[in-house]
Amino acid sequence: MRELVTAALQMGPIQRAEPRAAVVARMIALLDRAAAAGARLAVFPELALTTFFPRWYMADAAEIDAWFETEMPGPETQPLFQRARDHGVAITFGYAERTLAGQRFNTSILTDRQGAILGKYRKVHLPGHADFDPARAFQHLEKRYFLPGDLGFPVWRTEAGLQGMCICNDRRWPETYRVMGLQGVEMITLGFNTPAVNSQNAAEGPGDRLFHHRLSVQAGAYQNATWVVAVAKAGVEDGHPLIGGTMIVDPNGHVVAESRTEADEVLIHACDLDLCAFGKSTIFDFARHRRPEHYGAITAQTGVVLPGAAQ
Ligand code: ING
Repeated sequence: MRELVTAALQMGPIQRAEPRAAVVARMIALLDRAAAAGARLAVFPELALTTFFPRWYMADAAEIDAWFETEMPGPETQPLFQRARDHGVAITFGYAERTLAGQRFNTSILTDRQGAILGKYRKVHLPGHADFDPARAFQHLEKRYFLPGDLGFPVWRTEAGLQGMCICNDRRWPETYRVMGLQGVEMITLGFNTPAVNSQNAAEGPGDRLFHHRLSVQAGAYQNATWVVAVAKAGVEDGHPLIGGTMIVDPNGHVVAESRTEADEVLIHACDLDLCAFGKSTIFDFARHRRPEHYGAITAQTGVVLPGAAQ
């Protein structure tokens, strides 16, 4: 039994005008509740420090950069790292990263229980578009504001076990989980900000959005015999609804905990990382069952190549 008591710390909406200091105070209050419940790992959402700003079209670089962090921890996030250290709780959260070279990424970090950053991940699968799209009910400009991640899908050996990260749209792509599964991952943590309605199809509402969210995360967990902790930023941000659906999924794909609100909410579960072993040594013993000689198209191609198409 290798139990990792894990807190999924869902955050309710962050309005565009809400200052980072107020958001960090909310995160610290959630972290205090997680620590009081005995958590050793606390998982926060994607872009946890700000509103989901990719819904807004911006052209001015200074206006865009105001949403980004140039140091982590920085003055406004240091109190969160300090509290994590005081509690002895590892934390992971997402934020908009601007590098010294001026590159912008949708990033998440993972710390150890002493508040030191031991891993960084940059979102690989960026949904949406790069230019203003008048045909959409609202914008989703992640391809405008972020570069695709350049760090791959690493897995780190933590004191708890083999941990990896991804972010939001990454959870819809099986390759995300499989690259980490091929490193033996035992827990994948991810944050998400998912609009409750499809900006290109009003008929696709919260029910469908929650269905596809659960389908993707449960499949990823089961097919790679890993825990997955998926944490929402939820609720209505300046009139734009985001789904909840924060959940903890075990290595058999079962949802063992799920949020009931679209507000700040704490889920706690004692995740036994040894539960991964059976799936990894039987049905998903990759070494015994996979046939990579037939999988070439997955890395040789980006898009579809129809049968018989001229190369
Ligand atoms: N948000 C959404 C997500 O992948 C989306 C965008 C929703 C894409 C539904 C496709 C379908 O959950 C982010 N931030 O990626």
